[in-house]
Parts: sequence; structure tokens; C-alpha cells
Amino acid sequence: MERNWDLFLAPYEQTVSELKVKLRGIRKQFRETNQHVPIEFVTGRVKPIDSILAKSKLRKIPLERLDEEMSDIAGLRIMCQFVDDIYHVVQLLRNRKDMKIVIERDYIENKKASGYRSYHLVVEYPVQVLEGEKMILAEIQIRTLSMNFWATIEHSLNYKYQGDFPVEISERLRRAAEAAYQLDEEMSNIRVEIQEAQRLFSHGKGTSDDTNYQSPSENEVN
Ligand code: 0O2
Ligand code: 0O2
Repeated sequence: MERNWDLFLAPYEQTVSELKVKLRGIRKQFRETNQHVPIEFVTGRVKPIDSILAKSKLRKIPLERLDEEMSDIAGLRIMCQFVDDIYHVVQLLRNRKDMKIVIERDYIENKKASGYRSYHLVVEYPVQVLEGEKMILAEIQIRTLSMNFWATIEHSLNYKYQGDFPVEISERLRRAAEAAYQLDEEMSNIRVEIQEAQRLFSHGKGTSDDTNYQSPSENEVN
């Protein structure tokens, strides 16, 4: 029977839209409460039909089993400034009642052979459809801006070489991945410096409440 793709993909479209709003909502709540915002930006996509077909062929997933066996038809990506933010976001998602994490893969501690780093979650997310509730699998990739830069470039090169990189290019990409990670580590070190300075500053003013942090000029005026 010919598959009606619009009908099949509709709950996935709905999942991506709803999760984008919810994940961007987390960002907004941090901003509004003057806390360090662990999310820089959020993107999402439904996997294009030709990619679904190519992957199902490669992984030998029968089309009737796509709902259960292809976990990235709905895909969300959360970009963070710092590596620590990634683990903070994972913890926030673990505590949520509106989605259930079913798979966790830490490709930061365990980077891939290509040099790829990111934290992957697969969640079960319930969407409301005419027939009632439907459970949809969605993949959430959480990465720093620097990991995202590397993955985006590597992904486009993958198209060019169809995954079959010349040895020299793979080696260069692996070195670039390490350089990207070093950048993350340097930024984390600077971040500790900044936070220490903020703590010293607020203690000096007789308050330890970082959420009430104001810039020196504002404090002097008040
Ligand atoms: P903000 O936080 O105010 O900047 P839509 O599907 O229409 O809901 P959109 O926004 O059209 O989503 O596209 P997409 O690709 O999902 O992008 C989501 C957000 O990520 C957008 O911000 C983009 O500006 C932002 N974005 C995408 N790529 C980059 C990037 O490389 N760097 C940065 N800093 N931001 C990026 P918003 O929605 O305007 O929200
Ligand atoms: P897309 O939409 O082109 O990004 P799965 O593929 O999820 O069934 P697997 O392989 O165990 O099973 O999943 P994994 O490795 O946790 O996640 C796969 C996704 O992670 C890929 O999606 C990429 O988005 C990303 N990814 C994994 N390894 C690499 C890598 O070496 N380089 C880059 N740039 N991205 C990587 P797809 O399937 O490629 O789809």
C-alpha cells in the first residue's frame, strides 16, 4: 500500500514544534530570572523523506516499523556555550514530567571515531492527535557552539565525499575536533574566573546572592 507521508509525518511535525517551544521556553525562564542561561539556541527539523528512506534501507528497518525503530525522525538540537551547560540541560530534561528519556548517549566522554562530540537523548513524547494520544520518539542532540561548528562542517563534507573521506581529510577533521574541544576547555576555564570574580564582587558588597548581580556602575548609582 502507498504510504501517505503527510499523514505519517504530521505527529512528528507536531512533536518538533511543541518541543521547540518548550526548549526555547527554558531559555526564556533562565533569562527572566537573571540566571546564567545554559541554552544558547534551539533548532529542530523533521527528517526529510528521502533521508528516512535511505536510512531505513541502510539499517534494514521495514517501513511499518519506522515509528518504533527510527528514533530521529523528529530531531531537536540544543546549543550551549559551555560543556557544563550541556550536563545542566540534560539534568533539567531528566526532571521533566512531559517527556521520558529512553536512551542516553554521551559522545562527549566517549567521542566518536570521526572526532564527533555531542550528548544525545532519545525521548518519548506524547502528542495529542484526533484518535487520542500518540507516543513519538524524538532525538535531542545537545552540544556546545564549538561542537556544532565542527559537526556542521563535517556533515557538509560528508555529503561531498559520501562518508568516504580521503585519509588526510579524516585526519585533519580529527585534529580540528580536538582543537574545537580545546576551545571549549579554554572557555570553561575563563568561565570559572568570571564566576569567581562575580562571587568576590558580590561578597564585597555584603551579599552572596548572585541572582541580584548588577553591574558595578549600576551599584554605584544606587
Ligand atoms: P532567538 O533566540 O531570539 O534568536 P521556526 O522553525 O520558524 O520556529 P526558525 O527560527 O525559523 O524556526 O529557524 P531555526 O533554524 O529553527 O533557528 C532557530 C533559532 O536558532 C533562530 O533563533 C536562529 O536565529 C537561531 N540560529 C540558527 N543558527 C544559528 C547559529 O549558527 N548561531 C546562532 N547564534 N543562532 C542560530 P530565533 O528563533 O530567532 O530565536
Ligand atoms: P542527520 O539528520 O543527517 O543528522 P541512529 O542513527 O540514531 O539510528 P546511531 O548511529 O547509533 O543510531 O545514532 P547516533 O550516532 O547516536 O546519532 C546519529 C546522529 O548523530 C546523526 O544523524 C548525526 O546527526 C549525528 N552524528 C553522529 N556521528 C556524527 C559524525 O561523525 N559527524 C556528524 N557531523 N554528525 C554525527 P544522521 O543519521 O546522520 O542524520
